[in-house]
Order: sequence, then structure tokens, then C-alpha cells
Amino acid sequence: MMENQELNLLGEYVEITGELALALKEGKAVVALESTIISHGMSYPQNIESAKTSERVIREEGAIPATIAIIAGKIKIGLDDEELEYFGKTKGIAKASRRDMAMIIARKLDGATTVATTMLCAKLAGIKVFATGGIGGVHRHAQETFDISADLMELANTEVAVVCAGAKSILDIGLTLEYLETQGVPVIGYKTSDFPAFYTRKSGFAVDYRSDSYAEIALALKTKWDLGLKGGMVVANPIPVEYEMDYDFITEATNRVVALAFEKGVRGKEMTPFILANLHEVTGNKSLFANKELVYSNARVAANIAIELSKILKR
Ligand code: PSU
Ligand code: MN
Repeated sequence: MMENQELNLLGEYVEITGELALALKEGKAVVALESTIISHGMSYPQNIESAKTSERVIREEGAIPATIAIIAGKIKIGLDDEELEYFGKTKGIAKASRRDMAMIIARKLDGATTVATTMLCAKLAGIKVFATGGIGGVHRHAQETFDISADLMELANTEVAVVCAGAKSILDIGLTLEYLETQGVPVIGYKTSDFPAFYTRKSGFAVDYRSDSYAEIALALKTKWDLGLKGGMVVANPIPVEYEMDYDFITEATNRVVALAFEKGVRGKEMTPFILANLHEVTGNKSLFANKELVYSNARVAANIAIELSKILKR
């Protein structure tokens, strides 16, 4: 009875595709994908190409993709081609972080889900693994600006594993890792001991644990949640060697763009999209190319972790 009521309540806010509803009911492997990367991370039509390729990669590995977005006040779990096209083309869609969810949905608006809100929506739908590019974190100069991404609090509180290529050096990576430690979020390096810095395989900081096994990562997730240890996990998967960018080139470009953002007085939720767009511009889209490839690689790893997790949860 109680369970039914909860489902009905969710139905008022959440729309899930038939394929995904069935897959989740049967405990199949599902991987969530975010939509801020579509509306604010890349421009049209690269954003659509990247979203579609990510979905295809997940299917090729044997899992089912669930791109998540808010459209006309509904949390959509799984977008069809038309919805994806709409989302990629429409300008000015609001970036929806946790604090924005209630108003955007109450006003029946569209919202692009960040890592934080994609995790939150994934959990509502029962999805446990999520692939993205990079997580938000503690921004440089956060000591003065207090700019710390809500992604980090969500990782502390919401039971979803996030596969990413680390965090961009637009952030203070050292402080980001300190924050995750304080919040009790495990950071696992997939086949690496170094925490990756998105475009490059190393950041100069280490991960807590290296794991070379999808099954071991899945078991660590099950163990964490069995023990009632609240929150998610960061699985850091470095950009494939062949797509890695030159360290000095990307560091110099990043420093320039961060300085420009401060000069222009960019603040708050505009900061990350501003930096992403300008980086693509100053690198002549080299960063965009790397960005796409690392997302596909993360989609592949996430699919395999989801598959292992679905096996051990069925036992
Ligand atoms: N970092 C990236 N690419 C992205 C983002 C972050 O390298 O697209 C997006 C993600 O959706 C992330 C959000 O959740 O930006 C973080 O924004 P903020 O720093 O405002 O919390
Ligand atoms: Mn912020």
C-alpha cells in the first residue's frame, strides 16, 4: 500500500520510458547520463552527437542508457530522439541544480540536470550508476567566493556511483579531494593511482584506491550500501592515452580562461559553462574533441560496472 502510494507520487513528477521501467523492474544494468553537458557543456550539433554516441556505447557494452532531463516540469528518465533534439537545440534552458528543482518543476519549465540533480533523479528512478565527463568541485579562490559545486554534497548524500574523468583544473583539485574526504566519499581510480584532471591523465594528486576490476568496484558499492554508508562514489577513469591533451597547452589555456572569468565578474552557476565554452574556443575545439572521447570512455566503464552490480544484486 505504502509502496504504491510512493510510486503514484513519483508518477506525478517522473516520466520513465517503457523500456527503462521494465529494465529497472527486472534489475537489468542501467546507466544514467546528464543533460547539462548537452545544453551547457557543448554546442549544437556536437552536443547531440555526443549524447547519442554515449547512449550507443552503453548499449554496445550490454547496458541500457537513461539520459535524464527536466522537460515542461517533468523529470524525464530516458529521452526519445525528438526530446534529445529539442534539448540540444533550445537556447537558454536553465541549469537545474538541487536548489532549482522545486521551482523549475512547479513552473513546468525545462531544466538541464547537473551531476548533482542527475544523481538525485537517478536515485528516484532506482538507477545506481551514472556516467559523465567531469564532476563539479571546489573552485579556485573558493576561500573568498564560497563557490563549491553542489555535486560534492550530492555525492555525500545520494547512493549513485559517478564515473568521470576526474575534475578539470578550472577547479582546485586538491581542495575538491579534501572536501570529498571530509564528506566520506570514496574516490576510486579505474586502472590508475592518479586522480585524473579531465583532459590529462594526471592531476598531481592520488586517488584513495586503485581498482582494475569492474566486479570489485561493484562489490565495493554493494558493500557500502549494505552497511548503510550514505552517499555515492567517484570512479575516476582517465581519458584514454591516445586522446590525452598536452599538459602545458591545456594548463596555459585554463589559466587564461579562469583569469578572464574573474576579470569579467562571472559568478555562481554561470562560472562552469563560461569556462567550458571559452576553453573550447581558445583551444580551437581541441578540448571539445577530448571531452567527447572521455565521455564515451566513461560510458563504457559505467556500463560494465552497472552490469557487474546487477549480477551481484540479483544473487
Ligand atoms: N564539469 C565539466 N563539464 C560539465 C560540467 C562540469 O567538465 O559539463 C557540468 C556538470 O553538469 C556539473 C556542473 O554537474 O557543470 C557543475 O556546475 P557547478 O560548478 O555550477 O556546480
Ligand atoms: Mn558553483
